[in-house]
Amino acid sequence: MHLFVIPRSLNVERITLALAYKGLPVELTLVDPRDRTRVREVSGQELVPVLVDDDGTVVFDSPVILEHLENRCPEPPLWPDDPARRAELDVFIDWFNRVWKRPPNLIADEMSKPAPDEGRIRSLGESMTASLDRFERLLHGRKHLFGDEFSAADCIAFPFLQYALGIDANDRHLFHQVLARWLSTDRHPRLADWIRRVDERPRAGDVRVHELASD
Ligand SMILES: N[C@@H](CCC(=O)N[C@@H](CS)C(=O)NCC(=O)O)C(=O)O
Repeated sequence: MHLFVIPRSLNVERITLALAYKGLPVELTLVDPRDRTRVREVSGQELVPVLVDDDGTVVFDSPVILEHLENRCPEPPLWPDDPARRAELDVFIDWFNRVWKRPPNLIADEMSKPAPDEGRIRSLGESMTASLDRFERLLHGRKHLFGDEFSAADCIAFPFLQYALGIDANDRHLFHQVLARWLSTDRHPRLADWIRRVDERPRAGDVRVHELASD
């Protein structure tokens, strides 16, 4: 298998966590974020991660790649067996990508304008901070977001939520700074433990988004 990545990509980290969990060997190609020619040639679009499987199948979009890995190598599982629980996990993934990720993206867009609307940034940021209560409750009485076992939910959310615990001093990426600014574990001890627990997991190719600053 072959994975196209760029440095510090959170969507890439979703996949390197899953590949390491399943013990699948992968070759990483580090792409220059300013030159997407190779990614476009391989996949017909510009975003990473892009996975090229051994039979030549090309898959992009991180949730779709996770599903592909699950079909290709069902053990250890990233989704539960029970169809209703599987559907619940799919709903979580959809919510995280379409709803939860929207405010930080909107804030980064707003901050990139010549005259950012500070009131809008604050209100979006406060909605991010408030969302942490929900993750704290998801972790009540269990080690991971969808149960005691590591699952696709943890792969999807961890790369983003890890910024609640800190940001590497060298990480100047605007989107990551937005996450670090509005997320925190001050009132969320279970979330803090979960971030530390998942962060101990290996990543394929040993690619980590950053080393977390100590808190
Ligand atoms: N829905 C896609 C989004 C992929 C995506 O946004 N990738 C980012 C890196 S995390 C990217 O390639 N952005 C273009 C850029 O940074 O120029 C997924 O989940 O894989």
